[in-house]
Amino acid sequence: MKLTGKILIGLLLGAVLGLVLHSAAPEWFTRLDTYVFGPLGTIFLNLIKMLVVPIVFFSITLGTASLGDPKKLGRIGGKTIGFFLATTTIAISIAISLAFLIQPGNMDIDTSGAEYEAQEAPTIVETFTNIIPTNPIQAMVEGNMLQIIFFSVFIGLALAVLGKKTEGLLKVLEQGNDIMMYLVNLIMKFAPYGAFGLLASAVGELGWDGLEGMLMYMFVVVLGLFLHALIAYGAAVKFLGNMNPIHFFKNFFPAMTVGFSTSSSSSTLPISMKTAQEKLNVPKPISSFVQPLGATINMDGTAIMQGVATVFIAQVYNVDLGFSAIIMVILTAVLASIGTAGVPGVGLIMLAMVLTQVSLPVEGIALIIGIDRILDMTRTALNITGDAACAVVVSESEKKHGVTDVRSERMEA
Ligand code: DAS
Repeated sequence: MKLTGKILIGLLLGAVLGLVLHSAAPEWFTRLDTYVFGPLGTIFLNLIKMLVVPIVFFSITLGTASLGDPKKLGRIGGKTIGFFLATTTIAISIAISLAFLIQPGNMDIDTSGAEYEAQEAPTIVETFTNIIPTNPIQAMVEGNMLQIIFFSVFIGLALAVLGKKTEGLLKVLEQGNDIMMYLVNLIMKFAPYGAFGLLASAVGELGWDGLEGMLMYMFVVVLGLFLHALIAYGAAVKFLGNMNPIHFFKNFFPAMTVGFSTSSSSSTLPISMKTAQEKLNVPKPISSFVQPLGATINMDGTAIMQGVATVFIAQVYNVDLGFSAIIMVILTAVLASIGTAGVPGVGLIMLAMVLTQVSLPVEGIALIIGIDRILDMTRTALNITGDAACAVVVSESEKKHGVTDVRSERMEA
């Protein structure tokens, strides 16, 4: 059976077992979560996290080097950022429209005792100025993705300009990348068990009673994610990427199941890049530039959650959001999703920034925090799909400029 099928079975078994244990034998759930579900999920997460920093460094350096001149890099960077901003704005607009239409917050939800300690979120200016690493090795040690990306692009540009002088290092980087891709394959054999543990733990902790109260809110978020994928990504890959949307979603689905399981765009990066390159034929240089950047700054699923959550909380607290407040929510959520790192749960931290911007009670987050771990899985699966859709669109538009894989050029030489 294919790996994707095994991951789906792992997820299904995890969800069912978590729900049953939560209601029928909570003490058994606690024991199993401590000694089975938790460790299975953590082992899988740590194994793929182990590869993220080296893969991002090797692939972006190689990708940038094979793009060659800075002009091409600038052109691709411009198209990438433009796609990210456009789709995130569409995402948040869909989310807010749905939340106003369906009104998930107009139910008798008890807000007493709701308190939430807003965590410090980086401002947008800090996010951009902090991109330049004062110590690239420290950036790698800390896993600061934007700084690693920035440093890798510079090394790649130097390799492109220095050409033959540094082709030995280029060869070493290529071999390093091959090793990483082999290790991704190896680690993915453990994915079904990791997915099982992660979902059993998340669903078992929450239980049906935890889900029931928030079903309407969850429904609006998941509907927004689904519509955005169909409308924005379906249209983008069809009309701009010259690719059949069914082919796109079917072939990227394996990476989506891993994004769902891990709730982390960054951890899923090795698999999402491999899938885009091998299943969607995205040239390695473009995949290596677009997807790591997207995993860090392009979070359409997060923006959708933030849009729905903001309107939901306004409705629960009977706050009337005016037109200007809605524009502010759109702008702040687009910027907040740029500042959201691709790791579990950070979308909620950035939500506090959006709520503060429109003077909504931040403690409203306490109402949705319980189910956020499940919703984080769904929105992360969308986040990485947006990055892949961007890579497909940019590679189609770059075809006339002849962007191919650095290795194929070398083979021809
Ligand atoms: N889980 C984050 C991601 O990796 C996004 C979020 O927390 O909303 O995409």
